[in-house]
Amino acid sequence: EYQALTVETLSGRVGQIDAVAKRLGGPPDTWQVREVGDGNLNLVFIVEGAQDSVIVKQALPYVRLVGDSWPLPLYRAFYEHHALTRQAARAPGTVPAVIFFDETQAMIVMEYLRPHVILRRKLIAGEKVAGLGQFCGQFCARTAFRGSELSMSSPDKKADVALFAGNVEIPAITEALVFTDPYFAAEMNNHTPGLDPVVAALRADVTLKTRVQAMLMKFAANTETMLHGDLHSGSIMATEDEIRVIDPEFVQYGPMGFDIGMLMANYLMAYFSQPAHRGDPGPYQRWILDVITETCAAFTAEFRHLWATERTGMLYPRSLFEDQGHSADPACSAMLDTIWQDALQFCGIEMHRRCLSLAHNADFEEIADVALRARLEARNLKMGAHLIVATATIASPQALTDMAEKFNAEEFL
Ligand code: SR1
Ligand code: MG
Repeated sequence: EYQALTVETLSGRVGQIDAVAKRLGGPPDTWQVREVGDGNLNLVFIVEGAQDSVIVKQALPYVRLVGDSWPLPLYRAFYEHHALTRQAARAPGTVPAVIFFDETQAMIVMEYLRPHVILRRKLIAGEKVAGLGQFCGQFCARTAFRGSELSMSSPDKKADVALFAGNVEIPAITEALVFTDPYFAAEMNNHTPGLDPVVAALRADVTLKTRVQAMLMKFAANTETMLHGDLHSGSIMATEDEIRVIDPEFVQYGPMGFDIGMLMANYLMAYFSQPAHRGDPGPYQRWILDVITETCAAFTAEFRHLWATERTGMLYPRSLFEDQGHSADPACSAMLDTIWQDALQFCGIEMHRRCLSLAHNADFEEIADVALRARLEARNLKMGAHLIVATATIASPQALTDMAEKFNAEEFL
């Protein structure tokens, strides 16, 4: 029977699991246990033993951020576990190793990444991470490519889509909080006082809302690859030069542009919030824009590399191209164009929801000066809208970062 762990009960219960007890070392009652979960959904414990430390993550039967008035199935841990094993296979070395999984307890015991910290904290603090763009671009490309029909056989892909289709409530959260609530006065919404004129303009824009609904349709109905599903800067841990992706419980099969689009949005929100976090924000803002450029370049280069070297699935078979002496490069370019256009729109939508819907982010939330926060969020909201309605005019990462500089210099309130 499921029982939520506590700091007091964890050692006694987890100490009975051989694989974990051996790894930690020493008697379980000497282990140091801390609950460190600061996310919206789960319990997260750091457990330190005589030899080693581990993370114990346990799903709660409700949304932690809201409380037990919003029940959420425990089975999401099952899907997170399966997502971690697939990410480890498709993008080796990018996710924490799983040590033990208990489906009934909705509990994953995994490698404790140390001294890594959440990337969002680093971005707020103005700290650089060497190789961030390269790592993230490669991660997105490898998981997108190898989780799709470009790499998988038809039966394998269908079996995987069917497996993850059981994760019903989690995508529904994204469908509501990300794609729908920001665009009307939904009950759980909140936004910074002072933003009302910008919010009203956004909600009155029928072209914008029509495009967002089309992207919701794509998110829900297009199962082209396995997504992380929640790839924001709180789902990445880093040191100065080592990076891991965590927390894929929002996994689902969906469109290839979703993860990279969501990630770009989180870089851009870090960018727009910088003037509140440091006296001379320019140099660090430049670094964030360079990370965006490098992420996109690494994604494209890795995707093209995999296309040329690993295309073994059912899509764009070699017998239609290379075997007949034709280049498949135009087909690859067409696919990358679609991913780019989708990513820009998902990016704009994520920029909106983090300021308007239920779950905001610390980059803006920690700005105590409400008037300043509203000014910076307004730039973010306006650029998000532009990404959604003027997608076709943004042809390159350079155009995207130029646009960020333009919006960063404007006043909308
Ligand atoms: C109710 S869950 C709110 C948000 O937290 C997760 O990290 C996802 O981003 C979700 O939208
Ligand atoms: Mg999360």
